[in-house]
This record gives sequence, C-alpha cells and structure tokens, in this order.
Amino acid sequence: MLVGIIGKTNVGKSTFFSAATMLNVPIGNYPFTTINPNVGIGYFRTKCVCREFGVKDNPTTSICIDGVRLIPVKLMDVAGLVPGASSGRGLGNKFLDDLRQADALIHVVDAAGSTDVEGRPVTPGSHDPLEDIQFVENELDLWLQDIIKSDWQRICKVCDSSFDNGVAQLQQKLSGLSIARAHILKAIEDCGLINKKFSSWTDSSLIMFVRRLRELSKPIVIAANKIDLFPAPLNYEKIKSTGRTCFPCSAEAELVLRRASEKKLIEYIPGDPDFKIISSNLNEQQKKALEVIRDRVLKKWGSTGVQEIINFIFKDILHLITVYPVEDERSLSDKEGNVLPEAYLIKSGSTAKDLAYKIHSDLGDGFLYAIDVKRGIRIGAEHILSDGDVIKIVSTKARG
Ligand SMILES: Nc1nc2c(ncn2[C@@H]2O[C@H](COP(=O)(O)OP(=O)(O)O)[C@@H](O)[C@H]2O)c(=O)[nH]1
Ligand SMILES: [Mg+2]
Repeated sequence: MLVGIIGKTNVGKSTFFSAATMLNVPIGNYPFTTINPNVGIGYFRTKCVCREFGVKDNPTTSICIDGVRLIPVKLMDVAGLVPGASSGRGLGNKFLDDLRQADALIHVVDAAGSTDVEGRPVTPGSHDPLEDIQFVENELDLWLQDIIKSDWQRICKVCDSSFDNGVAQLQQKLSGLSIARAHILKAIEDCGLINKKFSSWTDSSLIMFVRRLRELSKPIVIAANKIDLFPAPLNYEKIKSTGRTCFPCSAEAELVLRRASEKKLIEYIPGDPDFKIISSNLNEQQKKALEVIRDRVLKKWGSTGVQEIINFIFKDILHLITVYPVEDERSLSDKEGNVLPEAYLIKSGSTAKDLAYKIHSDLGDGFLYAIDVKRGIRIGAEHILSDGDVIKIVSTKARG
C-alpha cells in the first residue's frame, strides 16, 4: 500500500513528508527494499500488545516506544500540481505518473489561504482553499478520463458481446493504476450502470463513472494545513461542511517537534497530544517556539494532525489491522529470541492462512493450523483475524 501526498505548490507537502518520515529511533530491517527517491517510510501508530502481555519487546521491523508501536508504511511526496496539469502544464506528467501507484491520497491544503492558486504567497485569508480542492479533484478526474477515453471505442466493441468482457477490458486498461476490479464494479453499480452496454453510456454517465472510480480507487483525506495561521480554523470548518474528510494539521509544528525530540530536547512520540521538555539547553527562542506550538496547535486541536491523518488513512480508509506473528507462543518470540519481533498491517477480514502466505509462501502452502496466543486457542485456516492478534502459524514447511 502506498499513500501519495498531493496538492499545489507551497502548501506544505514536503514539510508534511519530512515530518512524517523522520524518526529519531534507528530501525534495522526496512520491510521495503527498493524505494524511489520521493518515497519514504512513515509510521502507523498503534497501541503495542507488549503492555497487555507485560513483556519487554525488541521489534526488528517496527519500533516500540513506551508501549506505542510504530509500523513502517510507504508515503510518496508527489510533485506540485497546477491547474491544467492533466493537459501537461507544470510538472503535470510527472505528477500523474507518480499517482498511478497510489492507493490513497493525502491532499495537503493551505487552509490559511496564504498562497494563490499557483502557489504564490499572498496575505493569509485572501485565497479560498476550497478552490484548490476543486481544481485538484478536477485535474485527477480529467487525467483518469483521458486514460479511459483513449481506448473507449475498443472497450465498447468488446463489451457489446458481454458486460463481463467489458469490465475485464477496463480492468486490464487500468491495471497499472492501482485500480482493482472491485473498484470498477462498485463505481458501475453506484452510477446505476450495471449490465448497461458500455456503448449506450452517455458522456455524462462516463464522467460520473470516472469521478466515482477515482473516489473509490484513490480516496482522499484532506490535511487542512497551516492550522496555526488565521483564518485556517474557519476554512477548516468550511471544508468539513462540504462533507469531505478533513483534519486540522500543522506539518511545520510536527517537524519542529520531531527535530526537537531527535536532539533530545523534548520527549515526544509522533501523534502525542503534548511534549515534555527534558533538556536544560533550550534557549529562550526555542522555548517560545515550542510554547506557541503547544498553545496554537496541540492544546487547540489535540495533536499536530500529521500522525492522525496517516493513521486514519491506513485504518479507516484502507482498512488495515495489526497482527503480531510469533514463532514461539510461550516466549512470544522468533527463533533469535526477539520478543514480538514483527507487526504486520493486513487487510481487515484476512484469515489465518492469508497471514501465513503474507509471511512466506511456504508457510501458507504447508498451513496446518494457527494459535491465537492471546486466547490460547487453536484456529483454522479460515479463521478471520482481529486487530491486535498475536498469532503462531503451524505449518508442515518452515519459513523461508
Ligand atoms: N505556518 C505554517 N507554515 C507551514 C506549515 N507547513 C508548511 N509551512 C510552510 O509553507 C512553506 C511551503 O512548504 P513546503 O513543504 O515546501 O511546500 P510544498 O511546496 O507543498 O512542498 C514553507 O515556508 C513552510 O515552512 C504549517 O503547518 N504552518
Ligand atoms: Mg515540495
């Protein structure tokens, strides 16, 4: 799963990306091997099961700080978008190429209205961020429309022999875009086009279908950024009232807090509602900056929003749950004795056997049964896993 960070220029995309991908704890084994320059590791935050078991864990592919488990996830800083990008303006093509692989999007918006539609600085409050939201959504729709329209006649011909063939053709056409058959079928259903010959779709039904397909396959969460600047709180309310999913956010505050924590000036875990000063080396200016963040952002909104947005995307939009595979159910460890070594993010609804396959295909092929360690019971291949489960897989074949 890959989440893209999109928006026009100067809204705080790179600040968001830097903040989200920065952590002061070194992590040994990244689960992702090849990473593009604009793809970084962010973290999903969840309550670790170590406290429940009363054990001291030493994770290998994620991080545990004071009972908070931080699990690596992939984030992508997408090139800035300008109106007309879908027809090649600005870095349009680069932007749209990046977008292909994304499963969901964080749309960073300058909620303070302190940048115009091209991203040039203006007096806060003089630009309406809703305009940016509309133009970005519109560019995405035009981009997807162009891709589909370029092959529409042929798809219509194939489809006229059978509706299923048409869907299969569309799926093939869109396979490189992280768009699944389920997205296509749901969009067709939502637009009332089920079993209607593709060649009979009007232009407006096609546009409606594309928009719905984009909403389903690249769902967007809006980061109402620069919430520390007036009148961002008013614009945040305005965006929310349109029914869009939107969170107040200060990417800059998050970056300052993570940097201060890296320098051991403060204690702060990403997503915390507050921080604690732990160093006497802070100068007056630094103290003041931190106080401003506490007053304008943390006290008012409960957090900087960066971690909350990432968590919302992976949990509530992409429907992932956390499970902890172990090899020894008594010590909760792997073969090397690492306690609660791994935390996997898997699709809600996954079974014990799905997890086995995710760990290693051999484990899946030789699957016998699994042990739900928390409840101390055996579970079968089709048993659906729950968030926070600790699971031992018993298989005729060893892992790897
Ligand atoms: N006040 C305020 N400024 C921010 C915030 N986030 C980013 N900025 C500023 O906005 C400007 C553009 O940020 P940048 O991340 O480079 O934007 P990008 O072009 O969208 O990648 C920089 O001057 C940042 O310091 C925020 O939360 N509050
Ligand atoms: Mg940038």
